[in-house]
Amino acid sequence: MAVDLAAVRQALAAQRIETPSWAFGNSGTRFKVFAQPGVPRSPEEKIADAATVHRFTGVTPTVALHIPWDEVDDYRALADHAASLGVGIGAINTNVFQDDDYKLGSVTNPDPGIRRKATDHLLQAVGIMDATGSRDLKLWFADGINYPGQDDLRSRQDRLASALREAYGRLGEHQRILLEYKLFEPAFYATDIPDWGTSYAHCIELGERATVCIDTGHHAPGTNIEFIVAFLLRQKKLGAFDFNSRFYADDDLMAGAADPFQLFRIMNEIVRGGALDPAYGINFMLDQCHNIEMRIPAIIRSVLNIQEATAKALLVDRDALARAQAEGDVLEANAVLMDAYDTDVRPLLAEVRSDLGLDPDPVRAYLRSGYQEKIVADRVGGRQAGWGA
Ligand code: AOS
Ligand code: ZN
Ligand code: ZN
Repeated sequence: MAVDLAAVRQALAAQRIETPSWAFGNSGTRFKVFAQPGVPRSPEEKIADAATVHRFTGVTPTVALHIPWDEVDDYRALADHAASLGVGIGAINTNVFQDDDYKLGSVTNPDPGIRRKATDHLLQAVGIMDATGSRDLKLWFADGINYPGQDDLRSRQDRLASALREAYGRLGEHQRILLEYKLFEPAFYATDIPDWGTSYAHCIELGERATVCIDTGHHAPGTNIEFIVAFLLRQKKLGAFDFNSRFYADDDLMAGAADPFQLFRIMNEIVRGGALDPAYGINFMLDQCHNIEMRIPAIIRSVLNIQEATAKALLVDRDALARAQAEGDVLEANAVLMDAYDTDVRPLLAEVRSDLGLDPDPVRAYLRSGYQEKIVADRVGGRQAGWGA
C-alpha cells in the first residue's frame, strides 16, 4: 500500500477548520426560532464557546465574526479576549442584507446613496480586520431581483464591480476578499452573484487577493461541487469553504450529515490539489445554523465529520489510482477511490487525538465536561444569532 500513514496522521493533526460565531447563537427558520438555554449573550461568550470547541477538537483555532451581530466598541480588546482563551479571530463577515435600506439591494441598489452606505460597511469591516488581525473579508450579498425587468441585470454587475474594487483597494497587504455565491434566496428571479463563475470572474477582475468561497449549500441539486473545487484550485482562485449540509436548498445543517460521500469527494480534490495544508491558504469554515440540536456538540460533530472525510481522502492510494486511470481501468480506478471511502477512519482519528493530548471522542468528552451545565446556569437572557432578529 502506497499510503504513508505517518504523513496522514501529521496532515490530520495539522488540519484547521474555522467556526462561525453565529452558529453558537439561537437560530431558526422563518417560522420559528426555538431558544436554547445557555445561549451566548455577547460576542465574548460566543468566542468562549468557540474556544471550548477548539479545546475538544484541537483543530478549530479561529472563529469567524459577523458584523454587526458581533459589534463591540473595542475590536482589539475582543481579539485579546479571544487570544486569552486560546483562539484567534478569523474571517470578518459583512452584513448588507438586514437593513430596510437594502430592500432592492445593497452594493447593486439603483440608489447611489444606499450603494455608498453598503460599500462603507465593507470598508468598516476592513477596519475591524486591521484591529483584530483578521486576514479574510468574507462577502456574501443577498442582492438580486424578483421579477424580470425589475432592474437592469448588467448595470447591477457594474455597480457590484465598483463596490468590490473599492473594498479591494482598502485591503492591507496580507488581507484578502473571499467572495461567496448563492444560486437563489432571498432573490428568486436573478441573484447578482448566483454561481462560482460569476464570483470567479469578479475575483479575476479584482486581483490575486480575491478568491472564491464555496458554500456547499448554495448550489442546484446534483451540482458536482468537487469539479468546481478542482477547477478553482487549478486556477488558484479557491479561497474558502462555508461547509454545511443541504437536503433541499440552503439548509445549513451539520457538515457531513446529509451527504458524507460528497464531502469525501470534495476533500479528495483538496488533497489531490495539495491544498489541505493551512499554509496553502484555504479557509475551511463552517457556516451552519443549529435550529433544534444542541449547538456546541453539533459544531464538534461537524468538525469530526470533516475530519473523517479528510482522513478518507488522505487514504486514497494515489499511485494505484493514477495507474488505473492511465490504463483506462474504469472499475479499478473507482474501486481505489471507494476503498478509501469505505475505510473506517474513526480509530485512526482517535489515535491522532490521543497523540495531541485530546480525548479521542470529543462529543462525549464535551457532554461529560460540565461546560453545558455551566453556561445554562450562568447565561440568562441570551440573544439570537441575528437571522430574523
Ligand atoms: C448566506 O446564505 C450565506 O451562506 C452567508 O455565508 C451568510 O453570511 C452566513 O450564512 C451568515 O450570515
Ligand atoms: Zn455561507
Ligand atoms: Zn447560505
